[in-house]
Amino acid sequence: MMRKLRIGIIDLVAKSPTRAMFARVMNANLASIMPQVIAVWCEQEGHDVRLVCYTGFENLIKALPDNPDLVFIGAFTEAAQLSYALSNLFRSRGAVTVLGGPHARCYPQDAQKYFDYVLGFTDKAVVCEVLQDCSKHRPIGRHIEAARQPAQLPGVRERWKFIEPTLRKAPFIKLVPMLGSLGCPYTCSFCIDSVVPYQSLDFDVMKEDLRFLLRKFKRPLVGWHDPNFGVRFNDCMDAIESAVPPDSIDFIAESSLSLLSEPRLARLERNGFKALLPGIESWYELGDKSKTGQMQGMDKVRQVSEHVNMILRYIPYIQTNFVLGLELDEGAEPFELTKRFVDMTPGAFPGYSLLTAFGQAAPLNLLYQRANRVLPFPFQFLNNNQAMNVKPKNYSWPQFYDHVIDLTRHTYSWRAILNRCRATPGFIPRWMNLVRAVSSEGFGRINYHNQVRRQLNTDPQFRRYFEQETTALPQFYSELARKELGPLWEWLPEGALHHDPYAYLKSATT
Ligand code: B12
Ligand code: SF4
Repeated sequence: MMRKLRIGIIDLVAKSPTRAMFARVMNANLASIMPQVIAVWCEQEGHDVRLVCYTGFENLIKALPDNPDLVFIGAFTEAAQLSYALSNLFRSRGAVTVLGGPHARCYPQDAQKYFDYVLGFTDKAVVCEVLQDCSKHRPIGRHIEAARQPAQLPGVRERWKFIEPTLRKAPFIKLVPMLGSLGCPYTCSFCIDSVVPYQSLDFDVMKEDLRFLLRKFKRPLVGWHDPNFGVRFNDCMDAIESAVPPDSIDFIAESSLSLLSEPRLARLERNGFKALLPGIESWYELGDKSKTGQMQGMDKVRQVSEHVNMILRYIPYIQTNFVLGLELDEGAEPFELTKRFVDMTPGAFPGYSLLTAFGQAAPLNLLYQRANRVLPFPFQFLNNNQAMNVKPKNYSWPQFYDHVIDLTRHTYSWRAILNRCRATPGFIPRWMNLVRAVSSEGFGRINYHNQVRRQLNTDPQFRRYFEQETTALPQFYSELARKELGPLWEWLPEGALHHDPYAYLKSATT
């Protein structure tokens, strides 16, 4: 008989304490599915489980049982340092620790230094293996992963016990996370799912979950975490339509433009889809994803803008995602094209990501590592905007940041904000667009990029770090990391602010 374990599970949605208004309203809505899944599996095995979704407001130490035997932490790379500090703290109290999630998948070698177990693809068998073994693995943790993504996951009804307390923290928008599929049939070279085969999950579980939610809320709001929603479009919509009355649940989904034809949009509208997040990424590549084929430059801008404006006739909220600094970008043109797109498509909210090579997320990252173009920025800043860890191919750093600042200013200028307001129907979409523009995402980012740009000019050591002439971390970043980690800074293990950005290449060649 296995002994009954006291298990703590932490879902790190935030990477630092916060008091921001937007975080209070939205962070609990960003909760991940897998920590809830792990909680269900551990209970099924007979253990005591407490799950906390860290939104930046909780006291993590008080929220968990006093002396947990085992602590699972789910973390994005931006929360890696926070997870390392927490692991250190819980280990000092005798617990065994486990890391899972995007950071564990992207940087397993580094994470193994600070956790007893580091999990890649995780199915119930992997979790049971950890539960059975539950022992210290130090100084280097055990790396365990399933051969592929799990075929099935517990649905909302089974996870409800863990979803409900998290949603209680969200004051008025309450987003329930669901999953209809894993992997993706597309092969965007920078993406973690470019090599993960597409599979849909059980439609019967999905139907049961939607019916269950209608009993819990007058009008539920569901956020699909599928990497690319609607690949099996008709099967998916048939399942929704057969489970619940049309337009009785509000849905949000990430979906590529190529899947969003006009008849499909009409069907999505009929079924309550309120927000879509298509990735456009680049004006020069990844045409399959946006259904623009070989089309490039201004031709692609026109076609994509028309497409997005058409989507806006059916769906009130759209975020269009772009990656800045891709290999084919050169000169002012890509940024000017995006500015034109912003003007021609005023109702869409543009989301910008600075090109980031997340460890071994995608084989493309080997290319950057072989070319010696990956910078060792601490994980704390790898969230697609606080740092770009790939040296741009066709720009100097000051040139690149000048373009980024110019584009960001254009996008969040009062003129663009007003245009967006006018072109967006409904109170909530307008409110979201306004708050996002004037908060840390819009104005905050202009400020932050400006600070980086100033340092590039005035601080020779800062510039040398960017030029890869030194690996000594500029004070700007070490101070910021200390500030962001708050009281947990004291628990960050020695050396844990630094990592080997070439670990993937080394593991691939040994
Ligand atoms: C849905 C999604 C979101 C949603 C939901 C986020 C959430 N809290 O789960 C939203 C829109 C909120 C979001 C936001 C962001 N995202 Co996002 N997102 C995704 C996406 C499309 C799918 C992830 C997913 O849920 N898959 C389904 C799950 C079941 O599968 P999985 O992730 O492969 O997980 C497996 C294992 O890793 C493991 N596992 C996962 N979690 C855990 C937890 C524990 C405890 C354990 C043991 C195991 C485990 O089990 C799973 C089954 O095998 C991925 C891209 C992709 N195509 O995968 C990006 C991705 C995860 N996001 C990414 C990023 C960078 C972000 C943002 C930082 C972007 C930004 N600048 O704001 C924010 C951070 C938000 C936050 N801190 O919570 C990166 C992460 C890279 C990294 N190493 O950190 C990814 C990989 C995209 C990319 N750039 O390639 N995201
Ligand atoms: S369409 Fe989206 S999820 Fe699929 S490979 Fe491309 S970026 Fe990744």
